[in-house]
Amino acid sequence: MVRKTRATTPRGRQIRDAVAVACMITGLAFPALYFTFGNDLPLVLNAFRDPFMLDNGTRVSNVPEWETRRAEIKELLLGTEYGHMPGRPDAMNATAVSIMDLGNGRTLHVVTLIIIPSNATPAASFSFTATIFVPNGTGPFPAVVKVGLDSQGSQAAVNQTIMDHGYLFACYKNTELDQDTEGYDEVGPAQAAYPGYDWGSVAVWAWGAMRVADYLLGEPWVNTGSAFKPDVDPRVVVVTGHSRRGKTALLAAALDERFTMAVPNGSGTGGASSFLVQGPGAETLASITSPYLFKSWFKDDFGRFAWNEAQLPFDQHFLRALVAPRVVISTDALGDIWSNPAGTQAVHVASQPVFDFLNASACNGIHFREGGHDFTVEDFAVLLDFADTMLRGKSCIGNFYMHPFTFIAPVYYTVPGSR
Ligand code: GTR
Repeated sequence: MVRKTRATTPRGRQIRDAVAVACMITGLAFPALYFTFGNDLPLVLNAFRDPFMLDNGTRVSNVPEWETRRAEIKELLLGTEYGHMPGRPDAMNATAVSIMDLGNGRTLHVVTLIIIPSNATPAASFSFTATIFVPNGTGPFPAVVKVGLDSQGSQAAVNQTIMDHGYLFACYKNTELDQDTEGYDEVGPAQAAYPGYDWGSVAVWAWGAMRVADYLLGEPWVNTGSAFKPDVDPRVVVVTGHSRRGKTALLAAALDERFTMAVPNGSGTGGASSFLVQGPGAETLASITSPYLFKSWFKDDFGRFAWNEAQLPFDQHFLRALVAPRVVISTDALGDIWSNPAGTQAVHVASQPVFDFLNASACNGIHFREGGHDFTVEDFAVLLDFADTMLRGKSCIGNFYMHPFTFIAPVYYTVPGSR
């Protein structure tokens, strides 16, 4: 499928004009929206930076040097965009809330995960809820971890689809770790318990996904007591989420190699899409970091790059590249222009050389469907088919490498060793 970026009708232009002017007046200005009126092509604010360029000015030429660069990229992203997060807590207790027989050999376990940051002060704890849908049969089960315990994306149908495929499905309530506020910030339970860290909400939520992995993978320091003990195949641990939770899922997989696959769905700005390549009508860095909107998702001073994106020392291809040589597939919708699907394609192109360098070319997937901003059963079907193909040796037919937009991404570097 080849698709040009949105064509503009005179009426469409008028509407976008009106919206943009209203945004400007209210202070929620979207420069890319403004300057791309009537343009089919994305606005390109700068070329993508070379992910292989080490801080010392030399270029990665072998895998150990890539590991050095990987650590540099992590620090760059956390130190600039998301904020730093603590390591694992000293202890975590799982306690059972309820068990429900879903029929056909399926069970739903609801558990509370109680986090104890330091054994020295065991009373200082906080907790969050996870729901574990367990399919029929015996483990170890392949698993999907979803950020969020919400009704978004036809949750009931999704639960069935995932269990029909024989996967265990764990969802967790990320907002119990840090509230999802808009236009203001609150110090959430995790931030209060770890005052020395500059993490924004997305980083807190990603840290939560790692704690779910601790529980699912039966890390020896996790105390499950009489609560359910999941039996998960460590080779197939997929982390996914939609929109703000898609940003979270990609960050979690970038940082934690126990996630063998990431599926950011509709993750857009601050997720799998680009700050530098802005499709018409896409969310900008200025908008997302506005104090009226989602400043609290990010490190407090990230908004200094608003209107100044060309100075960013990275774009989201650095985040995506951290998943290599593991598996990633971004799942997006062509009509979800706010999530900048053209920018997601550009980030995919820009990260591909890292996957190629690590002999993992096929691990970098990208899928678009028709429609808008949602997490549909169709998206989950793509997730499952790609996971089955890449991680379970099955060969599913699917459109896993889609580039529907006709423009050239500003990528001027090559795979080390090639010309
Ligand atoms: C939007 C936000 C997006 C996306 C979305 C969501 O308002 O601008 O970046 O995260 O919310 O999470 O639904």
